[in-house]
Amino acid sequence: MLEPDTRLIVALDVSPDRAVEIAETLDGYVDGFKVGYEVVLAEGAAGIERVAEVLEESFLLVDLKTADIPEISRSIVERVSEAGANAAIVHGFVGPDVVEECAEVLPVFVVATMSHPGAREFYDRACRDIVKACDDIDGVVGYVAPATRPERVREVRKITDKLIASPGVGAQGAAPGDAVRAGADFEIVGRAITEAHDPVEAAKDLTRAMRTSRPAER
Ligand code: NUP
Repeated sequence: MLEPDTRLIVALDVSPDRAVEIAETLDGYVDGFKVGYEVVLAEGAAGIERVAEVLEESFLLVDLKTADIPEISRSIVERVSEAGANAAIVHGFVGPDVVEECAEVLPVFVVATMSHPGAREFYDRACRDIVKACDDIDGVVGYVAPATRPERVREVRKITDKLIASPGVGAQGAAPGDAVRAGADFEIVGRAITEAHDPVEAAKDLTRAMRTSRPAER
């Protein structure tokens, strides 16, 4: 289900109606879709359900960057799971106890560090330790590491054989394929697709660019 093929995950940070429309059109053309607060704050768990219902081939990753105490984090991921998500994104900096609780419920991608410039201040320093602390947890299927800083993707890849999903392509400045070349399995792309004149063409162009990227040796 979470196997990389096109290597593209589309971030649907749009209204639930638009998310459903794009998901329906691109189902099967991309490996997965990601929904987060835009959809959930508009319609609650029903927004996740609506996107999950139209997907037949691609997976659905829910990105609430869960970062609460273990019990609350678990119940958030339980709701996300009931709504039809195939995997959830959980922050790594909160510690392995939180990650473990969540990963008992649903496959989890752990944020190792983030793609924005400010992540250099604090998050980058914890990146290696987060991956080391989470890598033996059953149910942790992968990590989120930034396409904007491929050296961080390489750092994570050195420590783990699990999946790496990298946001930051397009709107945040990374070029398509950079993260895959550094060892990522997926690139997460939002605005470069959702704000394109023709999202289907934009997604297809990106998958082509990613296919020609040589995956790093594992
Ligand atoms: O470090 C991260 N950076 C990031 O942009 C971790 C994330 N989960 N994301 C998400 O990826 C962000 O919330 C958004 O949904 C997507 C990137 O969107 P865009 O910059 O391609 O529009």
